[in-house]
Amino acid sequence: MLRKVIPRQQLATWLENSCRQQSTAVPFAAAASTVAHREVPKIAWTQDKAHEIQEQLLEAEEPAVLTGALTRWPLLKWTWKDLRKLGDVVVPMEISWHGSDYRDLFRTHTSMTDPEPPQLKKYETDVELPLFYLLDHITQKEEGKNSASPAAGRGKAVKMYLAQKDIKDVLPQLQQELAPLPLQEAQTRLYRQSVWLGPQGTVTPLHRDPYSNLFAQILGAKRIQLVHPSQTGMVQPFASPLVLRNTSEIDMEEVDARCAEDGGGGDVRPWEVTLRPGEMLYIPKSWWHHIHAVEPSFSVSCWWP
Ligand SMILES: O=C(O)CCC(=O)C(=O)O
Repeated sequence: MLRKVIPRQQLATWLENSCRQQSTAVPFAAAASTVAHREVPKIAWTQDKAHEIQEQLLEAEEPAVLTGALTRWPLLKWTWKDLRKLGDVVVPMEISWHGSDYRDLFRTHTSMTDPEPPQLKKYETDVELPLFYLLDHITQKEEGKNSASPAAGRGKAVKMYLAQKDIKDVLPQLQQELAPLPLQEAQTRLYRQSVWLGPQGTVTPLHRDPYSNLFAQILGAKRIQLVHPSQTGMVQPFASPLVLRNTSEIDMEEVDARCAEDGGGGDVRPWEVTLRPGEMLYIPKSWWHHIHAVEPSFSVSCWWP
């Protein structure tokens, strides 16, 4: 349900006042990751190998990056500038303050290592705004941030994210640009293609979906960590409420920071990849995934049951 429309001239004030206090802008620790990640393998996709690759992926049920699989998508030619052609389209956005995410809708406290007090962690969904607000927000430069760092962009106080919305509902103009899919199985059983468009530093916390996913990176880069379903006990899923049972209480960014401090350790051994434009990541059904945009980013997920 869409419920807020904020005129453009009032946006800056609204964003500022929507948190009870100003941030002291404590940056998230820019710790280099020393967790023993396993690198997600890459497979060069070609039409003549499509069947063989599909068999291999569906049999192994392990993540893999397909390179060369998106060359037939017209969307891959779109630039940030091209997206401005759709600037007047009104879309529902998530807005988060100080690194909050949907888990904060249900939390009464934040974790011990969180630099922000709980009253600053505010999160809104379905705020209806024209796309160019978001594009302006995405292209604003952040001072002193190193995009190679796992914590890149994390310090920015306000983040807008057009996240997990069905592309045919929010940007139907792009629907013709997202085909074909490189796996026949995904093409025939496709349930939904969702848009993820946001600034550097957006984080989708560790969670899992009841769908297989071909996750297409169109613009910018995302660091993705994946955890095998057999490690579900270790990632501490929320026991309640029901809607959070697919989400972990663990903050993967903190896991990285802790491991950097104590020289490794921790039980969860994620797979990892930094996904770049033109690459597509196969995320098998029920695999946990945590996604951090290390650059301004535009991605499309393609789910099938
Ligand atoms: O890109 C993101 O922020 C999250 C994507 C995701 O969780 C998904 O496609 O299932």
